[in-house]
Amino acid sequence: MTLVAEDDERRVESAVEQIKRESGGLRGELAADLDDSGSGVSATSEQLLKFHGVYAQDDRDQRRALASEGRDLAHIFMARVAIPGGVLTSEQWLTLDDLAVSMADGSIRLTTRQAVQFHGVMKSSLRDLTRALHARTMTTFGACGDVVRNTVMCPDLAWEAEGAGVELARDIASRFKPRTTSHLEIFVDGERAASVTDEHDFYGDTYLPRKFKVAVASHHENCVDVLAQDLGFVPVVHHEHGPGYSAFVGGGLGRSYAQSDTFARLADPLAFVTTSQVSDLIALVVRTYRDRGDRTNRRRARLKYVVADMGIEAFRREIASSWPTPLVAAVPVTFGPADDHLGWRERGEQFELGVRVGAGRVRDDGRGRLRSALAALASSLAVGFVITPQQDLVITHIEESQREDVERILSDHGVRAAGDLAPLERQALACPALPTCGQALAESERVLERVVAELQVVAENAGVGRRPLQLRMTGCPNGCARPAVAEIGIVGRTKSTYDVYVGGGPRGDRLARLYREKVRLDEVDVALAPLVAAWGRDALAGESFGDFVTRRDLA
Ligand code: SRM
Ligand code: SF4
Repeated sequence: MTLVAEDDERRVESAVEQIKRESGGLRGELAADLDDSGSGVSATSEQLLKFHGVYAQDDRDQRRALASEGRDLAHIFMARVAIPGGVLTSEQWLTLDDLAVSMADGSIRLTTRQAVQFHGVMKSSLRDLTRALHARTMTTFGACGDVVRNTVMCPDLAWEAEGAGVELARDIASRFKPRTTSHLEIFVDGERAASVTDEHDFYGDTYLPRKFKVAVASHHENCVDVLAQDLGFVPVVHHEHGPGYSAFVGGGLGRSYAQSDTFARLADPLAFVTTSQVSDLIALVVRTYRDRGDRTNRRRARLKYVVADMGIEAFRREIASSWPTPLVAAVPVTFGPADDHLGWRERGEQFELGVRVGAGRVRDDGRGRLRSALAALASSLAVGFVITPQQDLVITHIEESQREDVERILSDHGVRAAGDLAPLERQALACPALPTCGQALAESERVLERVVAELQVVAENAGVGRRPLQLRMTGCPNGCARPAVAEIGIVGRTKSTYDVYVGGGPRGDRLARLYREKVRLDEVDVALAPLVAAWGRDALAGESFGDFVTRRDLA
């Protein structure tokens, strides 16, 4: 099928659009593909699998050896579990723990969107894994694909307002989950599922042009990077309409080196809405995106390009024209620096403890046995868990009498307390990259510890080793660990080099700027040393690194 663009140039819709349309409610040949004896799936099924929360990958560490032996790729699958607001019970955590060991690579990978990923899953285990999740009211369905993704929420909201924030995240998840029962049929229980193929009207038979991301920030800090979202909500009080949210639209961080008209973008203020209007606003924006998003070029299909191309005023007018009452202007917000949610915190009669995970990888290894420690806590105490947007974990609902037990269990397993970590390590993020991510150009998670250690030396030498400094690293410019808004963003450029960005900030309201291109990994610290030294020497009292390099125009 061809589409006629406004400039009358005939443009062809992308192949994925046809796959979606002809999939019969995201079914395609998936069931047969999962049943056959091969270790991979067809290219069409790979696309449909994403909607079911599963990515077909291969172990890239093995590629060269297998190719030299003339053998096929080492097919593995990544399964992402959507967890609204990152909130989990201890029973759910124990299920995740069990699945990590029995069906994946032994790790639970916490993501920057408060979800969980299993890596290294074999095709033959996918159905058992999704069934086990379903039994504990968790699902991979809609965690990936061209739909509204897992809603991110500041962990403080899980506690504040008696959990009203979690309810909002869960409502969004349930309203925007695709209606098709194909997931139940193919992955969970084919017998029980009544067949539904007609979709929500805001999705239609081709769903959205691309993914759509929603976040809810807290009113006092921006750990969710609300301006990096397609649609972000910040709690405010309107002088006339009372409590509600300021909505921001059109953020996104991914770029492509191959396509110069792609860029990172911060969201613009859209409107003020009350809590009961949040999901209607999402539906309206999603509908507008469904119709206006680019379905010919997936690299430029996100909502941010619609907003950038139309201009925020025109976009707002379009939304206002379908909103049942006059659209109320967003209440201006000032963000506080992002909280890392680590360490102890009092919550009413109870306590919670934020534990640094390190690139989100919960596992047992030479550095400590975090996975076993968390399993021990989940099985012996009635605690809860909240995954943070910084890939860390908050242990919640701890009684005063249990605090010592919690600390002992963690330290017995070699888990370091947040207070023992330098700020640089506390805040550092990295995406998974190699060996699982098919888009990785360079290492990220596996070299984060080294980069942090080298940069820590630079910071110590400059006398700023104990000052907050935000480092985020990714293996490519897709920006999964949100380096584009970090004080220091290190972004894979080639197999052995990185682009270094500086000048974002802990408030998440400014994009970082390119400082050095194609820097070798072992020279990243050298490249940054002059800036860190200048910060140590010339910064104003309390001035963050990002604010300093921006004020001094050093990037
Ligand atoms: Fe991401 C694609 C991992 C958050 C922008 N992302 C991928 C894939 C699925 C690779 C692929 O397409 O083959 C990665 C899986 C690799 C692996 O082996 O696990 C991947 N993204 C991640 C996670 C796990 C990073 C992490 O360290 O936690 C995060 C999972 C989030 C979740 O639970 O849903 C993750 N990705 C993000 C974010 C940050 C955010 O949403 O807050 C971004 C930047 C914000 C944005 O969307 O602009 C992000 N990921 C991308 C992009 C660029 C999209 C774009 O349109 O610009 C891709 C590439 C794509 O979609 O084709 C991508
Ligand atoms: Fe993969 Fe790039 Fe995302 Fe890292 S930033 S996980 S390398 S897509």
